Amino acid sequence: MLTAIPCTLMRGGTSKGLYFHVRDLPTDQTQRDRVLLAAMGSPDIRQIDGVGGAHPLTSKVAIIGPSTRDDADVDYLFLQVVVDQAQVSDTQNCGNILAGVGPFAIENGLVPASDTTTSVRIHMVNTGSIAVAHVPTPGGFVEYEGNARIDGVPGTAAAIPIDFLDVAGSSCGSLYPTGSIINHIDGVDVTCIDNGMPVVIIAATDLGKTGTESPEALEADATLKTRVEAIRLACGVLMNLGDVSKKTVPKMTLVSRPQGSGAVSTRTFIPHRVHEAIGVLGAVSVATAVATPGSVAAQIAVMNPLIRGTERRLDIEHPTGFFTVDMDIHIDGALITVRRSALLRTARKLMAGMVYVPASTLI
Ligand code: NQM
Repeated sequence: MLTAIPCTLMRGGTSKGLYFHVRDLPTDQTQRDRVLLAAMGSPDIRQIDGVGGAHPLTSKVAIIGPSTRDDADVDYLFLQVVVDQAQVSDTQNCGNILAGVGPFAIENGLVPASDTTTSVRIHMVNTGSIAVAHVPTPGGFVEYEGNARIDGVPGTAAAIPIDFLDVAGSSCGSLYPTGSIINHIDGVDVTCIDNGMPVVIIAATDLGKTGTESPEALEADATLKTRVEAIRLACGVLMNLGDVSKKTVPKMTLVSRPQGSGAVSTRTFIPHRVHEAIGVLGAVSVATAVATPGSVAAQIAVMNPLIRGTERRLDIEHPTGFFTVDMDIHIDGALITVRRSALLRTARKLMAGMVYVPASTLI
């Protein structure tokens, strides 16, 4: 027998996943994870027996419900369903899937829509931090169509600007969790940073790469992958994440001189596949490192000028274009305070209905 569970399939930024109302999933975590694995079709590299897209960027889940915090409208728990293993991980947040949370919350009656734009305050449960998504709602209905273009997604859609208020150190305890801007690991200099996503930044040339290679070429380089993973495991401990061998963080970003008018060029292991673009909070972390004098990223980057007071706009180049991050960052000697980071995403509702899973997953 199959059990039907209500859900919505959405593209959030450059990722895609299933969005659930919290009341529609089991509260028991083991049961919930069994349901999600069955829904996505994991473990299987093709996810043929489920709706997952056979890539980490299309095997994602958002669980949304009323907020447990007074300063937010909704709670958003992000889960990464591992494609080829029976594993569901809550150890990372996802700023791309976040783009669909506001529209889902409004359309599922969790947040009343206003007449023009509805600002949804989202408690990101994975990291205990807040994002505010500004969703276009002309006439009280979510508008998905529009003129905004983001690299990594064909065509245009309605802009959803997102502000992050307090993401610095949200996974690792502090912005630079090792206590240094530079660490020397396995023969290379790295910068370990957490401004919403734990990221290890390495100069591509230090690993024998130009930084302009395609994701496929990097994934095909077994020697490089082994080296990157060894550095990742060492950095995980230094970043207060413990043994990260089964975790999807930290992400590993290789940086090089910009190819275009951006600040820096990136290739990001997430952490075993290479991102076709770059994660949202991953880009925020890299942009913050670019703005920090002495970091691996700052030594390579072309720094954009301040646009207003302490505010800066940084274009982070990636394999399919660039990602713009607006930052308000205050640097006073060793004291670095990120006051705000902001960016723009789009989302699209693709399908709403029921996902069918074996009833045995609920026992
Ligand atoms: O960094 C991929 C994505 C992400 C995460 C990953 C993300 C973020 O593109 O906030 O969006 O790094 O696993 O969805």
